[in-house]
Amino acid sequence: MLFNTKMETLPREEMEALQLRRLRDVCTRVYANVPFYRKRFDEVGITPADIRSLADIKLLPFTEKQDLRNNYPFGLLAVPRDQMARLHASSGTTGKAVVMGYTRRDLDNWAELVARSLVAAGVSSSDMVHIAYGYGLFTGGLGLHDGVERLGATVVPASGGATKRQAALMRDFAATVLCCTPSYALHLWEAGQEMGIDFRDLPLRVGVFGAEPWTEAMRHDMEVKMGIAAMNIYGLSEIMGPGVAIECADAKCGMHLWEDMVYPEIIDPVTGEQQPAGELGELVLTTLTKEGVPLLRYRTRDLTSLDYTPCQCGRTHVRIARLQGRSDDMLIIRGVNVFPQQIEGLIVETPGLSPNYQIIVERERNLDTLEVRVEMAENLFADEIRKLQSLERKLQKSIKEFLGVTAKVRLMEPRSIQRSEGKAQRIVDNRPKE
Ligand code: DLL
Repeated sequence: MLFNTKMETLPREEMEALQLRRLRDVCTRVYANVPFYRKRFDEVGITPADIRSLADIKLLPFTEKQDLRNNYPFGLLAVPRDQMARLHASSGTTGKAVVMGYTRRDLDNWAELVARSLVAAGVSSSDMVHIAYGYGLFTGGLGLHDGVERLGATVVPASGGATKRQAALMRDFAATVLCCTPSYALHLWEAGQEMGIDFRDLPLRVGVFGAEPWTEAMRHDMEVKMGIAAMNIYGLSEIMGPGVAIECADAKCGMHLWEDMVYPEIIDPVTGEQQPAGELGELVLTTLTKEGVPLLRYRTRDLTSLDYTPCQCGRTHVRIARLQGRSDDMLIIRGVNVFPQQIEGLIVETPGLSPNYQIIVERERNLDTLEVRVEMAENLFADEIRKLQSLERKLQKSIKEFLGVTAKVRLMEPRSIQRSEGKAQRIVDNRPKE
């Protein structure tokens, strides 16, 4: 099933012609209307007329999150303020928020991409879709919401919080699709268990999970626990929100990125050089149709690779691999690069542990220390200290073996690590900032 058959199966040649037309158009618009971009073009000595092929995108300057912050709140608007139909903002853990403005047409395009994404994930107009992404300035709730309405399915705008009540509503309304972060899905599932609601007994069949990193191992765990197909959805506020890319139910192998509206590149995060398809690097995105705040070559900091090989689902849009982390999430522990997802993978593979964890980094006498706090599985009868210690040692050993770092592993009581209603906070880095 496809939502927009013509666009989703556009042959590569036509896609590239469309992308070039739109790229030239967005360059013209930002050059004319956004002083920040006009200055950037002038600095590198180009005008929109210099973009003659898609390869010329390399001539354009990058845009970084700091540029959005420096222009807070409306400095990058490319249309008059009164044409903004809606604003969203990402809170950002550090510094100023990033504000995004959408025109009526931007909201329309966004709903279309989310509808396409839902259909790709196996959702149809007869589904009952429970949305537990936060509503508000965060793009998750309202973004999914508009897409579900565009698709014509039934939407339950639950938002985050009141977790037990939500589990009861999922049962009572017979939800067939759950949209939320993977960590909140687990939290909902736990709340259900406590109330005697087993997700496997509900008609629930699809999870649309994203907004935070998660692993293949976590997917498997959730699919078994919940009796669903757990699908990965990607997006970011700066570009739009959820629905920039999604896995298709047919292949479940990489996320189709909607290339008619967003142009992807992979670069080496250090040199900024474009990388060939298949290489791991930083995802850089250019909005091709956005009117409110168009962005050229936005550096997402997300690490992935591009796959242009044909997909069995028939969609021609490129696929991005499951995110390998963010270049700014990488922990350097005594010189060794560690991504939190690598630790998550090892936790999920260790029987007796639950996928609720937190990574604490400290600096003691100039040395970095890594502590992994992880909850025991509910069904583990941890009456014997010896058993616990051997489980701790087991995880510690695999972290040492696979990642090359020494970690202190601390087993925690089930449900003792704080649950989040949105994105889980997996890393607590207490090292002094340089
Ligand atoms: O998280 C938009 C979204 C909402 C996506 C709901 C999917 C579902 P931001 O708050 O701006 O927007 O955060 C964007 O979250 O750059 C990634 O680092 C991370 N992220 C988003 N989706 C995934 C995913 C929304 N599927 C940032 N896997 C992005 C891993 C993800 N990381």
